[in-house]
This record gives sequence, structure tokens and C-alpha cells, in this order.
Amino acid sequence: LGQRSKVLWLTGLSGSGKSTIAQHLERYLYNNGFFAQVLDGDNIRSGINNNLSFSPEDRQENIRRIAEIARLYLDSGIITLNSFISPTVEIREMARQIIGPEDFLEIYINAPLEVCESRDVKGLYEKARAGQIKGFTGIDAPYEPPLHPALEIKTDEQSLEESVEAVFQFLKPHIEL
Ligand code: GGZ
Repeated sequence: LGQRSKVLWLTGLSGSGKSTIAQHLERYLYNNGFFAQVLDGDNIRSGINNNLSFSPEDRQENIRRIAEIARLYLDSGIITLNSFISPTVEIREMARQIIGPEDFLEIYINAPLEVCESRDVKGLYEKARAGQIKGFTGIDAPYEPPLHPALEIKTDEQSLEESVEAVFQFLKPHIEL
């Protein structure tokens, strides 16, 4: 592969745009000669992690396993685009340590809670507000923004295309041979 491998770690609230950016970026990278794999709820929480809930302990175990998987990809030369809320500084620090700090690139996908809630793509915020989902991130479970992300994307101010381009331009020097 004509690339150096890295682990891109997208953190942010549900509905902030992490997975959408990751999926478009995966294609964009491919079109530019890079090989990347999205890891998100659709291929991780539905499969290998389908025994995990959203309790703090299970979120930690979720992220621990994902970081181990991302590390296997890293060692095989494939870039991973990891799209998980990963809600606390501690949980992301664990991921950074498993992967190795020099290969871990943290990106904050930032959209205000009100914006994520108004998007409510899956209707989960409404359910959380109604008390039908307990421990929902941003409503009655914590989200701690990263203090020093390598990059921050504000998805309420930038279009999807602009966001993908910004992440690509950030990533490029890290993955070029
Ligand atoms: C947060 C939840 C919850 C609770 C279900 N809290 O918008 P989505 O649907 O597709 O993204 C959310 C996803 C979060 O899973 P992660 O693996 O990224 O979370 S963590 O890193 O904290 O382990 C949301 C859905 O799962 N979802 N219940 N209570 N998000």
C-alpha cells in the first residue's frame, strides 16, 4: 500500500455527523489512492460488540475492543476512521494508549447539542427526553469535549463536503509516504 497507516478517531455527540463524514472520507481517500476502513456502530456495535450496553462500564469495554481492532488494522497498514461517541477524556486516553500516541489522531466533530437534537435522525433524542432511553449522551449521560484535539470540525458551520475536505487535508501529510 502506498500509505502510512494512522488511526483517525472521531469523537462527538450522537447526530454530530461523525459517521457521515467517516463514510464520505473513506470513499474520498480511496479515490485519492489511500485505503481506509470505517469502524462505527453499524459494523462494531451490531457485531463483535453486540453484547454491550451504554452503561459507563460497557462504553469503556466498547472503546477498548475498538481500539484493539484499530490497532490490528494499523499494524496491517490500513487506515481506520473510527466513529464513536467515546464520551470521556478517560475513555479516549485509554484508546490513545492502546493504539500508541504517535498514531492516534483525535478529531472533535463539534455540533451544539441543540443542533444534534433538532436533527434527531433516529428519533433517539426525543425518546431520551421522554425518559424512554436512560443514560443518553448529552441528555442524562456526560459528554466531555476533547481539550486538545488535533482538529475540530464544526458541522453546524461547514457543509459535509467542506468537512470531508478539511479532514482529508489534515490527514494527508500524516499518511503520505
Ligand atoms: C448514546 C446511544 C445510546 C445512548 C443508543 N447514548 O446516533 P447514533 O445512535 O447512531 O449514535 C449513537 C450510538 C452511540 O454508540 P457508540 O458506540 O458511539 O457510543 S460510545 O462510544 O459511548 O460507546 C446512538 C446509539 O448508539 N445510542 N443508545 N444511551 N448513544
